[in-house]
Amino acid sequence: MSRRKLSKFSSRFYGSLSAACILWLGASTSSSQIFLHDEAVSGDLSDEFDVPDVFALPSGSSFLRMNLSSTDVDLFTVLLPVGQQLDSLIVRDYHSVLGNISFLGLQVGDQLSAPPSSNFADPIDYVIFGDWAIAEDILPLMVQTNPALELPLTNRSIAFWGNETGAASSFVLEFRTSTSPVPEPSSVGLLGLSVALSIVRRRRKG
Ligand SMILES: [Ca+2]
Ligand SMILES: [Ca+2]
Repeated sequence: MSRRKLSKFSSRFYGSLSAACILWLGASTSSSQIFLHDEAVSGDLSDEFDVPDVFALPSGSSFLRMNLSSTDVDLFTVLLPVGQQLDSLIVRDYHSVLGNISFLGLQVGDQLSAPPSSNFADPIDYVIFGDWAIAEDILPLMVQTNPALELPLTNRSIAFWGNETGAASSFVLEFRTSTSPVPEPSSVGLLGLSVALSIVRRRRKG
């Protein structure tokens, strides 16, 4: 990454960190929600695949509102803190003309591996969705054909790509994270530790 792009990336990252700390008083069911970004308030998300907006996900629920049109793409990356996992991605709102569908893709990494275009050749996990997805977790649909990705996702950074396939749309995504369970020591590992300790004891006695 060039110094210019690194500077823009850092600027977007630290700006997003500040935004993530803002409590947005929403009109929906909960009294307060953490909005990573609200395009209706804070403007359009990045159109540049190599300089996506970057958001550090807090533990629990956080929200992001996207507005898309046929001339807009929205590119952003979410960062999972160490020890956290992304459990679900729920559509909390969807507004467009009847029957419209939108596109949301993801790739593991800091950014997409290529610019979004009709010639995008790299594998990408995605979902085509509309108002039928309100209150649905779309993460399983996005990764269902990728055997390399198992839910919950524990990858440190995940790049997202929003695109419109027809009329303009607006929707809210809810990211749900939780603490990853600490893996229990395997029986093989415990056996190895036991053997190592007994060797140390024998040497000390000798
Ligand atoms: Ca947008
Ligand atoms: Ca955009």
